[in-house]
Amino acid sequence: MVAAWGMLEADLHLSVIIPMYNESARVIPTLEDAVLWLHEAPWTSEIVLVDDGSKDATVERVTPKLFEKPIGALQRVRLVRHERNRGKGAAVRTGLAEAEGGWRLMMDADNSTRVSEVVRLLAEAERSGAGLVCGSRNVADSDVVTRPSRKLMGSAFRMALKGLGMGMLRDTQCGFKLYRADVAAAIAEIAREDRFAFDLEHLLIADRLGVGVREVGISWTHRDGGTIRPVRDGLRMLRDAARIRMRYARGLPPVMVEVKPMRRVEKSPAERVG
Ligand SMILES: Nc1nc2c(ncn2[C@@H]2O[C@H](COP(=O)(O)OP(=O)(O)O)[C@@H](O)[C@H]2O)c(=O)[nH]1
Ligand SMILES: [Mg+2]
Repeated sequence: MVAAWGMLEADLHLSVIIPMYNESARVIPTLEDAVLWLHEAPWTSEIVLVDDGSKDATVERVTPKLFEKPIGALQRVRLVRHERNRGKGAAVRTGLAEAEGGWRLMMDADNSTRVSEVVRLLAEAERSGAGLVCGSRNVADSDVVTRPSRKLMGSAFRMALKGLGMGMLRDTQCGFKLYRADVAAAIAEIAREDRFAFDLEHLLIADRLGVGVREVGISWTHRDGGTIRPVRDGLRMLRDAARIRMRYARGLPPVMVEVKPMRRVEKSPAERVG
């Protein structure tokens, strides 16, 4: 079972957002894994499935899951639909806005990273006081199974991003990120990027809001059947990155929701010395 940790656990309600586009072949095992794990978690949760206008049987496949009786700490599984395909960025924004949890996790429908990894992100949120904690495939304690070609593309993309002054993290694109409710609401309100560069915009907004952004290693396994084409989409994303940087060059637009600054964390005596 999951180890208990202080503050966050006390009244934590976790939303798990899963964006789906033509995922009829991959989402059911992911959903079943998430349901099983969440129902035994030490805090309550909901799953928010966002269908982005799938043309396959995604909606038909997940529908029976919406009517299963909630078990344990998992209170419900919901489905939100876009009539037409708008892109992963748009789907995640819809999920972040619809979710009701104090913390809101976005994860991929192919279970590249299992929901159980959220404990590492929550622990980091607790430790650091940050409002956005990102899973990372490129830090010391990451545990990644992938193809050499994907790795190479990742490194090239990262270097190019750095050149653009947007290399905020060692892995900006990981589909496993945890947002505090206020940060999620602000991002859902401000962000405009509908396609795969949306992560960069979220990171930039969170950074400018001063809520604290951290990255932590997660376990990630490459799954076939994905829609991203590394070269074409990598190049598009770099173009989008430049546009995002321009968009906020003069600061953020006014935000309607109240955003808390980064929480100050009491340092342990050992950390305080020296
Ligand atoms: N909403 C939405 N989600 C998408 C789209 N394309 C991919 N996704 C989702 O993004 C996640 C990761 O996609 P995937 O194809 O596995 O990417 P890869 O692992 O990086 O190749 C999955 O949950 C997909 O369903 C899209 O056009 N719209
Ligand atoms: Mg994938």
